[in-house]
Amino acid sequence: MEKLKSLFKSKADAAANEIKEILKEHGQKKIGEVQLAQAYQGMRGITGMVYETSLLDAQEGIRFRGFSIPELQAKLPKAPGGTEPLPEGLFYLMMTGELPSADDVNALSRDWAERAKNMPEHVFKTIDALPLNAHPMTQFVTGVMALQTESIFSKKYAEGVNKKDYWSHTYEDSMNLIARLPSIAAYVYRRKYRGGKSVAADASLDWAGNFAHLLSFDQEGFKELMRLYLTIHADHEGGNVSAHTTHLVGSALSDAYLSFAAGMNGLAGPLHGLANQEVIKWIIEMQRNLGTDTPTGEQIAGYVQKTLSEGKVVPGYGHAVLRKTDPRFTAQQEFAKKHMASDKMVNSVWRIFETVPPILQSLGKIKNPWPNVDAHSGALLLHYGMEEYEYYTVLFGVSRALGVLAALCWSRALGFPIERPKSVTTENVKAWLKGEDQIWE
Ligand code: HAX
Repeated sequence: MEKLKSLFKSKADAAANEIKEILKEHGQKKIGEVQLAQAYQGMRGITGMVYETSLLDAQEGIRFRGFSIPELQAKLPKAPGGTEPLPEGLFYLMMTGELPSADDVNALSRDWAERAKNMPEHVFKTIDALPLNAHPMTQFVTGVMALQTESIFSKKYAEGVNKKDYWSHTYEDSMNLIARLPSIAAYVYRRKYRGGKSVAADASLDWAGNFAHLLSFDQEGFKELMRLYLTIHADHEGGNVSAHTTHLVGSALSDAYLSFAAGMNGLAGPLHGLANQEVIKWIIEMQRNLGTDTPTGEQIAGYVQKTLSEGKVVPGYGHAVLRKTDPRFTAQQEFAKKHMASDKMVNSVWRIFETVPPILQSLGKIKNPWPNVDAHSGALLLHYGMEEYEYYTVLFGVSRALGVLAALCWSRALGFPIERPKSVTTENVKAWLKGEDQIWE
């Protein structure tokens, strides 16, 4: 895959020169002000980092290098006979800013299939050391950490590497890690839910198709779902917990394995990626509670009130940045309309979508009452028979690797420094408010 590597390098060099010029002329310009409330309330709305691979608009949703999800669905190459975009194409786009040809995507599929071979045995043995009841995300991250022994960046750094070459070793680590993630993730699934049944990779398949095969879901419909799923979950600009954590840890020159594992520990939180398991758990509990798998809007409304009165969040709804229905939700809804329009769980998801936003809106404090990506994904997986909802965040994690590792390559190629924002204490804030001290910069 020399073409991708050299194209990436030429794009990154051009961008680095441009950034140098921009900073020379405009480096002192202000891009915002920080209010005290923002420092206390999750740094929401502070523009304070550069992350090249995607950009989120609060009203419109995510764009990857300028392309919306429907545009990606139209323009990215597909598997033979398929209609969903191949995630390899999105990775190529995020790395280079250029739409790939079918040949470019095929070359990437073959490259990753090759890099996935000869997985070190100790990775599986390390996962096996965990009890079976360990959460799938814990097992997944443990596998990624065990694979860190293969980091080229770490070896080269220990030998003494010129900082101009960081990007190249980060690129190789990222490509190797992405290539091997489906094996680790599928191993966790088969170990926990399929009695450890072994399945050989099919190197003739694309990355998502082979992942479906390794999970023992060989239906074409599930493969197509995986292609869409692994594309739309890949990136959501830089400030979300998994992307920001990967970026932050990477800024210490921790290699791609260490940085990605750190990001995955953030994805495993229920306000972030774990919400996809929480949604299905919540719907199943609601169905049990109501005694029906076809609840009416009125019944759902009652159950939402019960959830809120117990001081819990309604999973799959709300967002820190988005202020409209997540286009990733809409893309999944379109997929469901095409492939499973009469599925009962899918119909429940749609009825919840009709019912929940006005209730959340009426509370007056929730900034975004609309569904996010996690509100729909579980119902699609359930349709194809993947019932083990505790596993769902691992699928999200495999996809997220594409965005956060492409961004990590960019950060090393642009020579971004260690990230280190300033913090203050409330004592400092109180003294500053009394005019007795300054806010330390
Ligand atoms: N149900 C109930 N209450 C909610 C809510 C929801 N879905 N979303 C927000 N709120 C509450 C908040 O808890 C907060 O309450 P308090 O003031 O009492 O603390 C208030 O509304 C204001 O919150 P906000 O400013 O609108 O939202 P935040 O930016 O603080 O949080 C979250 C954004 C996504 C974390 C939030 O909407 C939430 O908890 N949603 C449910 C969990 C979820 O779906 N997470 C996945 C998000 C997408 C993602 O990252 N996927 O991986």
